[in-house]
Amino acid sequence: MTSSALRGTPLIERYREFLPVTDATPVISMGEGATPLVRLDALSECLELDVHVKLEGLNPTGSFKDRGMCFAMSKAVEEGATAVICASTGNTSAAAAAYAARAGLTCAVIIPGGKIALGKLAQALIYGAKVLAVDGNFDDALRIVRELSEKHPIALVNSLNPFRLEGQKTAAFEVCDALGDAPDVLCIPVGNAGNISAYWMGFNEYRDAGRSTGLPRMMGFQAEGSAPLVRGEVVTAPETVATAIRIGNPVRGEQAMAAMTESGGGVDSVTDEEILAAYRMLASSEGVFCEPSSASSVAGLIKAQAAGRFTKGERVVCVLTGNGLKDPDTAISQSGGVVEIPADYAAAEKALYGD
Ligand code: AN7
Repeated sequence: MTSSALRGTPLIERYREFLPVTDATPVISMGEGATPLVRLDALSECLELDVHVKLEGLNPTGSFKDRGMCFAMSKAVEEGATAVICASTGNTSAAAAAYAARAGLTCAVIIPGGKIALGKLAQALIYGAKVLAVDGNFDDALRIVRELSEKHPIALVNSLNPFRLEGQKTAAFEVCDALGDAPDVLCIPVGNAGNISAYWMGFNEYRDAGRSTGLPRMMGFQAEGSAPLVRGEVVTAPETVATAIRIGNPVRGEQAMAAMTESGGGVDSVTDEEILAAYRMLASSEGVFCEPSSASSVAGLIKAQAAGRFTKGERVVCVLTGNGLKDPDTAISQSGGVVEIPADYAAAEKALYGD
């Protein structure tokens, strides 16, 4: 059976044997995972590679965060928590708020004020989380959240929480199942560096279980103005249009660097211009609408190909981590404007076909 045939089955059930679940673990789910892996024909031809994208924006709250959050929330309930908290650039807060609502837990989120995409803010609010916006960035928010969770009975569901990575590693299993084996290369955006660490765990566990044979080269991409792993130091004032990865001090940085080095891949940065060019190209040439930070994986692939990092025909998977609808402001500002016309046929015909 293909993974798409299993959409709707709780992720925890599909990969139970690979997850630290017990009989006491409740299954909190909205049918996350089992996302499509889609070949990009035009880009494959252009780059002389076999390029696929994993559409993680098709998860229930529109990002890969649901994979880890369903499991972190299930474990929080198992451990008797009644409240959860996270710091977030947006997607984690949306996922935490949704799964907390489903589990009957209260949820608080701390976000960088004015710096999260509109759709993500709407989600956190409508799911009923208490939303605090700090006058600072994600790293400030995480520092505060860590202290709150140490001093109060509130479970931390950031990717410091090991269950988040356990859930997220299942995306690597799905990639192997869809392709019949691991790809040659995985290109992925890096913010807090949890997801790349989770994929590496997943590829290794699947291979060790005999379910795949190879391991991909792990290539992580950060935004140039927010690239602590590329620079080898904390970035105190990270800045990028890709607000989801506007993180200057990644919690899983060391683990991610080990994965990239060990696998023969590496970390690099892409400029906001490169990110936005890939973002527009994906939508207008391939019909794939992801959020800007997700497009950094494809921007990075294009940059790496220009630098001769691949052999012709290699199979590459780019992870498109979040749905384009999350950030309507960027989509509109990156597109041609609408043409306003009076409500009559002739005006429409003239606008489309000229005089
Ligand atoms: C679309 O929501 O950190 O390297 O607080 O939303 O695992 O951090 C989001 C991160 C990539 C980076 N793409 O993943 C948050 C948050 C999207 C994201 C990343 C994020 P990590």
